[in-house]
Amino acid sequence: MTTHKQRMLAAARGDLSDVTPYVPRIDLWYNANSVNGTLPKQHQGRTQDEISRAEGWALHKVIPELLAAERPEDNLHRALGIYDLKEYPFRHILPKDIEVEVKKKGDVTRVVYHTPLGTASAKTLYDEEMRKAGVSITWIQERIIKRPEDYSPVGYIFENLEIVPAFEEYSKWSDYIGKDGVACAVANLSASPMHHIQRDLLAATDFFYHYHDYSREMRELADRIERYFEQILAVVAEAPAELIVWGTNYDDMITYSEYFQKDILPWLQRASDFLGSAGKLVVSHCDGENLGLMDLIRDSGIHVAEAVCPYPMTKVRIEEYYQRWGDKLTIWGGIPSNLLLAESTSDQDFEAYLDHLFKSIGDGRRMVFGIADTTPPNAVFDRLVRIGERIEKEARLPLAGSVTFGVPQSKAPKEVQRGAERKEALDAAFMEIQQDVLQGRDEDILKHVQQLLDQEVSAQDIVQKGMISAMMLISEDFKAGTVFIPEVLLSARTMSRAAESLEPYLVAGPRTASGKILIGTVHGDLHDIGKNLVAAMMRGVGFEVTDIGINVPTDDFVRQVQEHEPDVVGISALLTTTMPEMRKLIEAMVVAGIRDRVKVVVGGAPVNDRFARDIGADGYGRDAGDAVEVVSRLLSQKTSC
Ligand code: B12
Repeated sequence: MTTHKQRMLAAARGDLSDVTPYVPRIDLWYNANSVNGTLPKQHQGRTQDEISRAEGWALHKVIPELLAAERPEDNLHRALGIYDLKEYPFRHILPKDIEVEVKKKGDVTRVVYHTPLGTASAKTLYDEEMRKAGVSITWIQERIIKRPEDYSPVGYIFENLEIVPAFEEYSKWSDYIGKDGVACAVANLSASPMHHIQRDLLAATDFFYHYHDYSREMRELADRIERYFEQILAVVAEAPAELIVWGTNYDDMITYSEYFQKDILPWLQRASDFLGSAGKLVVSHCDGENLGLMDLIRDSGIHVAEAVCPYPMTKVRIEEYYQRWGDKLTIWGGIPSNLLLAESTSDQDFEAYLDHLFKSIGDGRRMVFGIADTTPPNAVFDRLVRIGERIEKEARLPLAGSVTFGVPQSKAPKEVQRGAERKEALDAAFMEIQQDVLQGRDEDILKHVQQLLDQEVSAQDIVQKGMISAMMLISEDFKAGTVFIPEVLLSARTMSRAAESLEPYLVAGPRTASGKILIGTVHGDLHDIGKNLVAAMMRGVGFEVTDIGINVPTDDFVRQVQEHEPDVVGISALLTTTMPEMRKLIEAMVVAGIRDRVKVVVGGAPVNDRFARDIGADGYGRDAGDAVEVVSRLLSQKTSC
């Protein structure tokens, strides 16, 4: 009988086996339900792997179990993005002249590195709530790079870091998996040195600021990390593993195409070529929005794109993935996790998606079925079982379908000359200011603002005609997908700095757009990139914004609303499991008697207009540009009634 391992390897190589492999990832679901005592009856007392084996599913072994270190020191260096875990066929040796100091306080661990080039430190958090939610990774509360001075000591660590093979440990783990799956050896969760800096070393939003402000320091650090990456390549090429994990977590917003092409693609190509010629296949975890990266990922040389999460959770449909990638690389995933949720997908729609899936993948080679990114805690377990049953019956290879490869369908938005025509209509005197905002030139704008003030132009005019108009252009272009996160952040920062300098000249009343916004991410949710972007954009157009951070408990959120008395409360959630927190929060605001005093807008990838209305919010913002529009509209309603 063909084993799961044989099927998976055949699919990874582009060969036909007997049936398409089914490899559902269930870690998040398992962790949450076992902690909460809610595993299905028949599986109580079982480990995650025992459940998969009992159901006849292949074991999903791609992402390392970051919390399952044998010794606490094995993931002590999490803030450096380095781990000594069973899934890695090598171990790290820190240089002897670095003193590592560890301080634990409650759920927070602080690690301080004293190097000959200075000291750097970081804090990680793992608390009861995270445990209950099944979160499989600690949260880096304070990143190792916060200020430009941190680049040097961190560079020293990487330049002097040694790695040694640990093939025996890896083989032990691989033997345990045996024929029930493929033990993907983890080489690197980052795809390139710059991606490593982005993923692990800086806070998500800071990365974009530093990429602009400290590009020299960043490039130098990336160069110093190269040596570490080269060592990894050399060791894993010799490892007794068939599939090697290289690179995780791309997203066309965060690793936008221009940056991906410059700072990620070359290393993905290098790793794929090198490991490919050593007889290995490279697996990359492509769980984000891939629309703007479709061609780049296809041309990266990777052999398997894992955790591919299609429409309706993202913009690219499964058939398009297959048409654009299926002749070059294997697609692992294909079943978006929201299909497993009763509240977002009916049984009928769930079945219809599977019908469609089986028809969209040609003869079925180069496909490994999986849940992308992972099974949510509140998934309908029977649906996981049902997928397996249908695959067994209906995904016998070869399938009858045919596919025309290389057909591009949905298009990533084209680069356009930002605001080119609209610029002409603007008064020339304000053009320079507008360009400063558009280009994020936060030094120049102060000079240009002063020149206009010297010519006795009013501060209001400078703000309205120069600055706000620019921010509106940025906001429209961001909505249209023609500018990306860094540009928005830099423009918003330029705008804020200039507005601050104008404050003394702005007589009476709020300086630009008027209104106070309080924004935060709900309890249990650690995603902050989108929320930060919304906050920056709001600040940019002149709102007074209080950002109360991430993972904010409901009581705390309500208390802060009482304290700050905002006009609008913005709530962000990125996980289907934390969406209900939004409803709770609105209800708590009603109980506290403050709901009528504020407008509430919600946002985040899984949220939509209908959900917003359902939970009693006043508005929903699809993206940062939309958020500005919605908030402005709500505020004008508020003042007119
Ligand atoms: C980056 C990322 C992470 C990073 C977060 C880093 C950070 N500092 O934020 C890390 C690696 C830490 C992470 C962790 C996890 N993640 Co995550 N992550 C993502 C990813 C790839 C991108 C999110 C992002 O930043 N997008 C870019 C920003 C700009 O877009 P945005 O957040 O949608 O925000 C825009 C709009 O939504 C809107 N908006 C957002 N907030 C607000 C608020 C208001 C008021 C308004 C009006 C508008 C608005 O405007 C924003 C700007 O345009 C998504 C994939 C995806 N497709 O979303 C997965 C994703 C969200 N993660 C997911 C999962 C499962 C997890 C984990 C549970 C993984 C795990 N096994 O532990 C953990 C959860 C940790 C926790 N408790 O929160 C799933 C969620 C599935 C689901 N529907 O529940 C996703 C969808 C991946 C997937 N394909 O399945 N993740």
